[in-house]
Amino acid sequence: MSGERGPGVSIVIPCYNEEANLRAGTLTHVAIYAERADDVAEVLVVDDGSSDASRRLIAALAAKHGKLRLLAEPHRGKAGAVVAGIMAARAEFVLFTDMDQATPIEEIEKLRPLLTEGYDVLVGSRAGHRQGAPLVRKLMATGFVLVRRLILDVGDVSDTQCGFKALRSDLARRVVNQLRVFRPGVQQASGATVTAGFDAELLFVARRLGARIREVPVNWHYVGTRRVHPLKESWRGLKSLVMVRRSDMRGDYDRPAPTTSESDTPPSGEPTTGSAPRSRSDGSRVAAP
Ligand SMILES: Nc1nc2c(ncn2[C@@H]2O[C@H](COP(=O)(O)OP(=O)(O)O)[C@@H](O)[C@H]2O)c(=O)[nH]1
Ligand SMILES: [Mg+2]
Repeated sequence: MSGERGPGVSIVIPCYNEEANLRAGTLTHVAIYAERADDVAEVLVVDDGSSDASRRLIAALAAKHGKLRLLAEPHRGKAGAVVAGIMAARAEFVLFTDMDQATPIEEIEKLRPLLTEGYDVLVGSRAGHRQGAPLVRKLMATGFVLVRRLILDVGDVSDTQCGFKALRSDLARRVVNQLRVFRPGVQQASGATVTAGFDAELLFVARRLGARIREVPVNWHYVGTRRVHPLKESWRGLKSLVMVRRSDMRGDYDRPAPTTSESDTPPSGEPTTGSAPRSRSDGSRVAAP
């Protein structure tokens, strides 16, 4: 059995219209892996309103596999789904990964030895290898990294966007409560949105909170998606990076998080509906860059 003495891990998988991957058995594979791994406490699949058969398929699998749980959430996009998973996680660490298993769950084995070494955040990294990805996607990814570096300092992390990260759960919840652009509970989205700036804000805030962060090279293979438009997502991602930088310059991260009652406007960071100037909870107005 794997992970007999290690800290427990809750695996979180955001899901939006993943019928094809579900039918191909990606989640079954994770569920079987989880059953065999003593340290995996649970697999939380956060579905935020899929319009296909995803929810039904997940529920059917959850009935068969004890560690698998479906969290049904209102639609907020990937960031909101991951946040819901972090809030619900019961184990000491929370690992989030994608339904297409572009990084196979077995790669947890590369993180496992580090979980006992005092790290708070382990960041799966493709280390420049994007096996099977079309050239244009590789170029876009390189461009995103270069621009991201200019906008936001996240320390030594080179690949902020790989969907495979483990965080100490209590730290993850503190981080989530300090997010400004991807504030929990208020994200509204229509259609699939991977909210590309989320991981960067997460790492940015974790670092400010003094987290020990380490990047770990993991295997990753390209899995095409037609649900998410890469160009649109990269653009949205860059816009939200600028929002994080602005929030930082305004000192927002030094202040306690606004209470939920103040959060009745959509976050300024991730414009999912148009790019008109929006009101912020602090009364100032920002235009999307
Ligand atoms: N809950 C939720 N998950 C999403 C949404 N959009 C994407 N995802 C999930 O995020 C993960 C990554 O999506 P994917 O299409 O593989 O994006 P890519 O790898 O960045 O091209 C998958 O597990 C998706 O189901 C969304 O709007 N809501
Ligand atoms: Mg993918």
